[in-house]
Amino acid sequence: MTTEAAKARPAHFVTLEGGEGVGKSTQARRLVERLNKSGIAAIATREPGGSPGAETLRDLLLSGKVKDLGAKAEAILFAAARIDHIDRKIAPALAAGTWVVSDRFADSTRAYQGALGGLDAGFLRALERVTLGDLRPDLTLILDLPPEIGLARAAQRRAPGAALDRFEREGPAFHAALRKAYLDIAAAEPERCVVVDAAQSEDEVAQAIWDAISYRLLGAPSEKEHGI
Ligand code: Z5A
Repeated sequence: MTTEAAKARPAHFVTLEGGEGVGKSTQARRLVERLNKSGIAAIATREPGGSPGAETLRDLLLSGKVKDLGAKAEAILFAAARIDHIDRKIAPALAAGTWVVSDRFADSTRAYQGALGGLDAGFLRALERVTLGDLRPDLTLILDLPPEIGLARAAQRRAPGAALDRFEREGPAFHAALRKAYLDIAAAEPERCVVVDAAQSEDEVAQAIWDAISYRLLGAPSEKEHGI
């Protein structure tokens, strides 16, 4: 696709999801670089956080202090951070024609507080309605990896002596259920979600993501993507 053709397309909202250490931050950065090289304005952001108010809530949420309030309160606090993130960063960027690539978004609440925290679907739908309004990701890339590999990668990256956050402290059963929760989301919404094998090398994962972006959002044919 030519740079001019790329510029003429509407801005898209892309999210990366998955368990601990699957490579979301790495791939969000690489995807934005590749979009920019193709002449498409794009920014990377993350959740919880992405705006000053939401980053303040991030510290609280990852400290574990909110866990005792229960999954419902935790989901509402993640949603509060998301509202600030949408209002101050995501919506203005999309309105200005800039693509937004977010490392985690509302599917994280569905998976962590919903599937693992036991919140019912009706509550989550209502929360999404008030939090997101009409905003939905155009494409969600679910990076899928056996949890033991993801946790080993995350441990390797952690600074020596750094404390585990509230979610890193959970056991293997939690992380296995989390993987299933994400695959269930992908199966329920195949038109929005693409599952990417995150056990591949960084370059291979980046290429699989670019194939999905090209086929789903840029209108390019991709044989690999047809199989998903
Ligand atoms: N949470 C929630 O409960 N509800 C919500 O609504 C939201 C979030 C929005 C945020 O943690 C926590 O909040 C999260 C869910 C919960 N729980 N946890 N845990 P976070 O933002 O601090 O952490 P994270 O989202 O789990 O991401 P992460 O641990 O930073 O991992 P990552 O971004 O997926 O991976 P990475 O940093 O890109 O890569 C990890 C390491 O692996 C790094 O050294 C890379 O160089 C390496 N890497 C990356 N790709 C590869 C490949 N392909 N091969 C080999 N090595 C690789």
